[in-house]
Amino acid sequence: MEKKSILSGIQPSGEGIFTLGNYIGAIRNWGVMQEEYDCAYFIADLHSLTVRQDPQTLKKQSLSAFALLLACGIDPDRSLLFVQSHVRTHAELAWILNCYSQMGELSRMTQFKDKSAQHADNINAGLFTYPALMAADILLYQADLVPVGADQKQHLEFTRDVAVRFNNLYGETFKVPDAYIPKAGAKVMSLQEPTKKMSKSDENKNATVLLLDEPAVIMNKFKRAVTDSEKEVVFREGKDGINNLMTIYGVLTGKTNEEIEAEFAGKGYGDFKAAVGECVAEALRPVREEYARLIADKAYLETKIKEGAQKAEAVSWKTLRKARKRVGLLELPR
Ligand code: ATP
Ligand code: LTN
Repeated sequence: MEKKSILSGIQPSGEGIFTLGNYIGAIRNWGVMQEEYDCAYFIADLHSLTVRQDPQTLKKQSLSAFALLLACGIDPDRSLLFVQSHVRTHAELAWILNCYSQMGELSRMTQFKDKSAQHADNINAGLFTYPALMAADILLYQADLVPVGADQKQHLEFTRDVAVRFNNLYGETFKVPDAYIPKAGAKVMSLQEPTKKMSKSDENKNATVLLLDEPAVIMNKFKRAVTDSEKEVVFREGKDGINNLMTIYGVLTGKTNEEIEAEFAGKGYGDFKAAVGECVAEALRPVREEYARLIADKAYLETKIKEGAQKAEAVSWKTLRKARKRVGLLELPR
């Protein structure tokens, strides 16, 4: 039987590139999925432009993000790994899909609402049509499954709606994808405001653990994590801070909530926070070390970036060509 196909993307922007939330909710699973699925992963640099970026920083972080994905176990010889803006088909299909997206549905996207509130001085059209570009990313590769954190579910539903709408108008063109949301850790919360998701754009540096943070920095961030005024390490509604720490610890150690509760029975929050910090620092150690090795080997990175772009172009063009025909765009005579 043919393997199912998976596609996912991640933005290279934001302080320190990737967070522990990105890792637990997304990237950590990407490497594992290579065993079972045909995978395609990319750096969503075009999506990053929806928020103002410093050009030099964006460029540098895109290369770092590529190296970091390799360091997290994505094997470029097994999976398709590329930078979105190197593959022109994405922007082109996004334009076509924009013309099949309705203002009403785009206005309902919570990410658009959140980001417009965060960047009130720059509510640009790209931020609004972001989901159409994301739909293009996915539909170009005829992906079966799209692994994302819970915050992206709405964009996935939008992608499905657009695909179905297009197929109904013109006949089968796009595969209608399913979201693939991890059971545990789909939403890692801020260490400072545990009712908010951990985000790379958080102004409070202590709220977010970065993949390349040094162990001492990680320990310190967990030490300062906001919890509650009780003493017991138990997973219970209302204990957002502790629940979040238990989720992180559970995902990384494979322990259940009951096991964690038993392990820390009679111990205080201080001991628990130190244990979580240590476990995160240890889990990220190999990633940090492999990243340091890769980022020093620019020639290797450039070769893999070029190969990825060429393969992605070839795969995605097949779908774009079909979509262009369907809507009546004249083919370029050979
Ligand atoms: P920002 O917070 O600035 O919006 P981001 O951290 O969400 O950015 P993205 O590139 O938008 O970064 O997300 C990459 C992947 O990481 C997505 O699959 C997303 O669902 C997942 N993700 C992001 N934050 C978290 C989190 N706190 N917990 C779990 N998964 C997350
Ligand atoms: N919007 C996504 C990043 C992204 C993506 C995609 C994820 C852009 N295109 C295609 C999956 C499939 C986010 O994670 N914020």
